[in-house]
Amino acid sequence: MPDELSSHRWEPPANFMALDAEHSGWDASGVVVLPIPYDATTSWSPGTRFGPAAILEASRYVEWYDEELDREPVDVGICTLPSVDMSRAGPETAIRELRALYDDLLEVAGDRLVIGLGGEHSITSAPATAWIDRLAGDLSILQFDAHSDLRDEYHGTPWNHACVMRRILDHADSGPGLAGAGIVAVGIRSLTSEDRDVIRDRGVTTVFAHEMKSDDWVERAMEGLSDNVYVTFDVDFFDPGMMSATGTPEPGGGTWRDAMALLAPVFATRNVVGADVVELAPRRGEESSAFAAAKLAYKMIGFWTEGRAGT
Ligand SMILES: [Mn+2]
Repeated sequence: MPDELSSHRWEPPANFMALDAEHSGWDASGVVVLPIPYDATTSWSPGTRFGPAAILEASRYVEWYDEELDREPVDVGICTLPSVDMSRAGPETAIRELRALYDDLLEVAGDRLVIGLGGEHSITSAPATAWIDRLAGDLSILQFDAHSDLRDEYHGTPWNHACVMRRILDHADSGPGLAGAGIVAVGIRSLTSEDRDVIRDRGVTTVFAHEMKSDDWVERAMEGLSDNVYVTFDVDFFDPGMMSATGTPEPGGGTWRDAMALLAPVFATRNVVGADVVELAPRRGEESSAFAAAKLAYKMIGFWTEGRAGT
C-alpha cells in the first residue's frame, strides 16, 4: 500500500490471525496455513468448502496471547497461502493434484509447520502420504475424529471422505509402511463392522469416545505414536454441543479439554511434522464452531512453537 494511504483506517488483513505483513510474510514465518476449500464427497450436510474462509474470518477474534503458554505464539510468524483451487474433474484428480502441491510446498517449506484448513477429510491423504514418502514410513498418524474413515469405498468412490484413513493405510502398505501403531484414532463413535475388522487386523490404536472417561486414555494414545507424527483433526471429534457446524455430527463426542489433554503432550514429546483441521461446515448463527476451529489451529501452533528457538 502506498504510504499516502497508510494513515487511513483499514480492516485487519484477511489472513490467519489477522497479522501484519511483518508477521505473515513467507520468509519471516515459521508456520504456513494452507486453505483447502473442498467438499466433493461429503455424505450429509455439505459446506465444508466454506470452512477455510470461516476459520480465517473467526481467527481475527482469537486473542494472540495464550494464557497457558504465557506468550503470543503469533511471534513465530504465520504465512497464509491463497486458497487451493481444487479440481472439479473428480475426487481422484483433485486429491492427486493436491498431493503434487504438497510435495512442492513441503520441499520449499523446510522446517516450517504446514497446517491445512479443510475442507472435507479426504484432503488429508495428500499431506499424510507425502509425509509417509518423505520419511520412508517413519511416521505415525494421530486422528481426532468421530468416524474411523476406514471404508474401502463409499458412494461409489474410494476417494470419499469416509475412506481417507483406509487410503492412507493402503499407501503405507504399498511400500513405506508406518511406524508405531500406524494410526492412532481418538474420539471414535461411528464405524462399520468393516472398519472394526480393519482396526483389529491392522492394530490401529483406537480410543473410542466412551473410553475417554478413563484416566489412561491419553497414555494409551501416546503409546501408539512414534517419534514423527502427523496430526489430522476432524472437528466432529468434538461433541455437537460445542461443534454443531460439521457435516456428520455425532453425539457423545470429546470436549475442548480432552483435545488439549492429548495435543499438549503430543507436541511436547513428538516431532509433529504437519497438521490439518478439517470438516468444518460453517453456518451463520453457529459462529462458535468456526471460532473453536480457529482457536484449535492456533493452539496447535502455540504448542508447536513451545521450546523452539526464537519464540
Ligand atoms: Mn469424521
